[in-house]
Amino acid sequence: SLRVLSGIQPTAGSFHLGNYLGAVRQWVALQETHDAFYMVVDLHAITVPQDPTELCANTRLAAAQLLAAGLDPERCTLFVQSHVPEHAQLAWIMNCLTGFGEASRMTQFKDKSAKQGADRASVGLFTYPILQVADILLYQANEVPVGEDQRQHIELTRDLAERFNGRFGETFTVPRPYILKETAKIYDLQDPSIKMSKSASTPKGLINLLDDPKTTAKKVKSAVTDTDTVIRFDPEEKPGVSNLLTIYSTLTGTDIAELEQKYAGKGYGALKTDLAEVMVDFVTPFRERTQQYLDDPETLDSILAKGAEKARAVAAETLSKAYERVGFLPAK
Ligand code: AQP
Repeated sequence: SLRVLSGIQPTAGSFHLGNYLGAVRQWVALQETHDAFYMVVDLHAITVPQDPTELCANTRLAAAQLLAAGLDPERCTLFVQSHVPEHAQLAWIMNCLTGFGEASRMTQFKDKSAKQGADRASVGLFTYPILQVADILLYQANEVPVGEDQRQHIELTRDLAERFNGRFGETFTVPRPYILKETAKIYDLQDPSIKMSKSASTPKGLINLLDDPKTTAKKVKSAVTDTDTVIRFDPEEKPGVSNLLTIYSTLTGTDIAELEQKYAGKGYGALKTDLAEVMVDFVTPFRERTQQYLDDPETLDSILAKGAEKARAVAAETLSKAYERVGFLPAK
């Protein structure tokens, strides 16, 4: 079967609704049909300063949330990136294959370094997309389920896979992005012109899945809509309402057209009250399950150890092939 690979950073503690709807939800579905590899990308997390104690705790917390969201260690390989040293090793080769100008065109770096002040941004933040290239190519992934913000990095991955294959001989699978149109970009609840994100959103615009459910309900009820009153899916003219409809539709499995009908003639208040309830029904069991995994760190760590072992077997094979192709003298 086809293989998928994706990762999530352990930086913020709680996942937000954009992470879940844009990525993790698809991961859960794809483990049924694909050979799936999912990881907590702690190497990526240190591209911006991290408190060591928090990073370590947040790595377990991210794994617990992935399991709570429905990843099943019997159906997928779940691991921590730093447990598989091949990521950093292949990244070096990929660094040497990437043009400086090419790396400079990555818009996520431009945004994030601008926020930090260009002088303070690390070289690691600059080469982050190239580490991501290595992450994907190590597993010979066919598809990479991510949100829209990652499309450019997947393009870079394709370019580098083709470049390596062209220069050294067929080695890597050229992956495709797997981006669901409906949920590719979940927007900030207070500013529907920007994506919901841990760094750019204000607390009121960001739904953290581990927030107290009452806080979540409050945030939904105070979401920005517009001065009109009609509940209609129209991302251009009505971005706030459309974002709420997307969230509602995805969490309940109801067509947007059906929701439009249900709320015909009703105001935004009715929509928000119902969506707040839908959200609370979603986050309450999610929080409980996350806590259960955190309460049993031995089980959690053993799931991650098994995952790392499975991941390493695949990664080591690809890396040794790449080393040979590049011309590194085999160690005897
Ligand atoms: N708003 C979003 N809509 C849809 N998908 C999203 N993703 C993130 N935000 C949205 C997807 O979540 C996955 C994991 O993301 P990450 O851990 O790599 O972090 P990120 O993309 O850096 O998340 P943020 O919150 O957007 O962080 P900052 O503020 O640092 O940029 C990815 O597949 C991503 O596409």
